[in-house]
Amino acid sequence: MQGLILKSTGKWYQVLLEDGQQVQASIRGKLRLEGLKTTNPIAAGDHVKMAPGSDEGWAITTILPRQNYIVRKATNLSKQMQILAANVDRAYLVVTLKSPITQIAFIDRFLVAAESFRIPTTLLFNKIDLFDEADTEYFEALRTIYENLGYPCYGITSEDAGTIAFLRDEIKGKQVMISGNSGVGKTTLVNGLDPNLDLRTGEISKAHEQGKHTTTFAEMHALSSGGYIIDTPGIRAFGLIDLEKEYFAHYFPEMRALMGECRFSNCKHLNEPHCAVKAAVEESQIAPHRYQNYLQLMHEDPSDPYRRSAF
Ligand SMILES: Nc1nc2c(ncn2[C@@H]2O[C@H](COP(=O)(O)OP(=O)(O)OP(=O)(O)O)[C@@H](O)[C@H]2O)c(=O)[nH]1
Ligand SMILES: [Mg+2]
Ligand SMILES: [Zn+2]
Repeated sequence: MQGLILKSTGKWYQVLLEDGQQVQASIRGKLRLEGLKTTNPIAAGDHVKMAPGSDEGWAITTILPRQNYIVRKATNLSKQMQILAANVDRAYLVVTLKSPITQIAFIDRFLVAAESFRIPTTLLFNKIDLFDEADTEYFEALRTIYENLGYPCYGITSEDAGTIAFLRDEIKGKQVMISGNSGVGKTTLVNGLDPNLDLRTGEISKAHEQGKHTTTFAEMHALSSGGYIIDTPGIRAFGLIDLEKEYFAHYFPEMRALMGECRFSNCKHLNEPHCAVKAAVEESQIAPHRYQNYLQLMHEDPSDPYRRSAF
């Protein structure tokens, strides 16, 4: 019997079986892994083979090959990785320009990570009900920049069903992930897409205007309109996997497009002469903040356990 992992909490896994039954299962024997040092061998979104109940109940015997997966450092100081989600067709990054403020550097960092995992991403600017005129203008400017880079952008109000209805069609037949800082409204959005789910959402604490990490494990939900959505915890301070710096520019689509035009094939687009990327920045063909965030990533110490990260 095959199953789909809905939730991994360490020892136990919530699994949706082919026949529609939901069961709890544990891992039997040693699962073959891809040489990854991870705290959890299986994650939400994994397809697995199951052996039916003995005394100990259902057992997971095999992980089926993954299309992709998202990993993050298990803790700030750890070298171990945690697999957050597997088999993700698209990521939806929920962004709020206020209450709480999502840093634009965070968006770019997320997009770099998503590019490295080869996961297409849509930006959902949530809480537009709180926008004043200046916020709306800022949102439109960001929308133009990111849509030109190939990231669809939408302004939504998670609490207003009409503004999110289009997502049901997008998600139908897919397995998608929803991500973003704590308190941006991810769970509210999932509830809005399928009110039957009735998941717990959190109030934003007034003192810090920060969310309180209401969702603690990545959890996948079957939507009654079709498809699956993985709600991930809002994370502030986990380390990103160690991407090679020389490849960062590949994960900025506007830089990737220019790469063949730099004089040096190994150009890092920092101070090299005849750099097509820097020329594009000077001619405002590349948004200044995107290049700034590229520089920030390039100058970061990868061994610094406290560096900021998207996952
Ligand atoms: N004004 C406004 N508030 C919203 C909107 N969407 C969500 N909220 C509120 O924002 C708060 C946080 O929402 P959650 O859905 O719990 O946020 P989350 O992203 O799941 O947070 P974590 O689980 O901590 O990562 C709640 O008080 C929601 O009512 C919106 O569109 N507009
Ligand atoms: Mg949540
Ligand atoms: Zn260059």
